[in-house]
Amino acid sequence: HAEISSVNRGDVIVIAFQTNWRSVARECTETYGPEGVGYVQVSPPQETITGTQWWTSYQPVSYKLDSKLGTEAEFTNMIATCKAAGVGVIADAVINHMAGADRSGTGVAGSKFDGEGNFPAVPYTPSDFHDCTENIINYSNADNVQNCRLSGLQDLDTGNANVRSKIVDYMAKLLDLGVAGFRVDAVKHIAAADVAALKSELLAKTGLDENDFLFEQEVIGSTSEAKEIQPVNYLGTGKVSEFNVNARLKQAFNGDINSATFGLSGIGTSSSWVPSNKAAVWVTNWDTERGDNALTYKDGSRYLLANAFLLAYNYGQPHVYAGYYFNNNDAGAPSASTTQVPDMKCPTDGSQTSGTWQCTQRWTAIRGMIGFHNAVAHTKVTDWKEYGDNVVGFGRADKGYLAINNSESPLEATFTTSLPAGTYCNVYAVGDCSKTVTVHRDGTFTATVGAGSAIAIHVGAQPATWTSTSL
Ligand code: LM2
Ligand code: CA
Repeated sequence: HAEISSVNRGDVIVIAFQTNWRSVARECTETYGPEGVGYVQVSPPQETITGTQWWTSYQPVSYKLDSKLGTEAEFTNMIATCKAAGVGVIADAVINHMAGADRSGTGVAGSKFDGEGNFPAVPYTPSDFHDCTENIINYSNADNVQNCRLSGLQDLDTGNANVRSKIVDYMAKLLDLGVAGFRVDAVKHIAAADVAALKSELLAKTGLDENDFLFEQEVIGSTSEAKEIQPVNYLGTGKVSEFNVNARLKQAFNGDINSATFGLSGIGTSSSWVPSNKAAVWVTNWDTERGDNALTYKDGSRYLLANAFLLAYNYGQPHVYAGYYFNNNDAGAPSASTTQVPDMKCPTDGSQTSGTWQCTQRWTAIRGMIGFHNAVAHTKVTDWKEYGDNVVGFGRADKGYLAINNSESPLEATFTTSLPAGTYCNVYAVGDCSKTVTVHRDGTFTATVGAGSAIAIHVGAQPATWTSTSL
């Protein structure tokens, strides 16, 4: 497994929601690799129920790597192609549950299953599931949240050694195929002790060290809920999602980004949030995109600015979400059938019509900000200053500087940076260095930041050394 950690990559994760393995492989070569993405987090690879909706992915039928997104051969090929491009693949592991109790029949790969706990292709039998057959209703009761059914999904008894060995076999197989890590689904619904047991059994089985792969646990914290299901309980087993970030970004960009209470400067400063080195963060993911607590593509410039902020700031491991445009929350990927998602087609005309892929990783500002993020690694936030209503600028020591204008009018200002004197490309605005700003010997530059726009400059993008990466 030496090859897992030998690739020298940045830490940005692109979430390739519902993207098939062939298309992810293509993006690794054409986009993620050249622009410096570290990892691509893919949708669950195991066999699921059939159906056009995206959420079929979260109803496992077996651990066969044969899904709407591709076959095991395509999955393996994707890992190799991505690895060659310097990009690690993170698999979404659905281990809390199997298919809903309201489902039965045959999965995408032909495996039989029912709503009574029979999954012969694993195999699981009714005794492998928790006794509680109620749906989860009481989030102040950890027993209810962890041992009953999330949305009617048959809840695996992860306290049972047989169940854990099936899950560990599945995850070990993924590591053996070369995945760089996991995003683990619905972790607040699994007792922290069970997650710890699973993880140590996985390490024992594979002989890997815990730093050899990523282990990102989805735990949606809420102070009104039971203490056992809060993010803090899972910090010992890996990284943990911090959903306060997407919520705060929405408050900030929908209001005043300089607000003392709801603005950007408070992000990650509270001791009740997941510590930066353990936090998995995003502007949105597929769940928040369908809820009320995140900015999405539907928010236009604020969405782009929030992504730029997150990539420029110094809190948590940033994820860039790439899904598709939709009107109906249940709608599956563009042209998905009940058993297959066709290859992703990225619009080249900026089209945002429902049923079109959203290739966020190809947007100029996102590409530029991924380069920014990598160029400023290991530096602190410096030179934080408000330059006007809804306008803020901050630097990353002598490596980069971002000025954000979230107001409705352009603003000309003289920004103070800690950058060396020189001419820099505005990587937020253009991909070809056709727009530049000049930093003087005192570290200042004077420029106009457009309404709903930004200026992002860093030491890795200057006209003298600029080489553009074409798509
Ligand atoms: C997650 N994280 O903890 C995923 O990020 C989230 O997308 C999943 O929900 C959830 N946990 C379970 O893995 C999605 C979706 C649900 C959907 C489930 C299962 O948001 O709406 O539930 O996946 O596919 C659907 C139906 C629901 C039905 C259930 C069982 O919407 O009405 O409940 O299937 O058949 C009877
Ligand atoms: Ca559970």
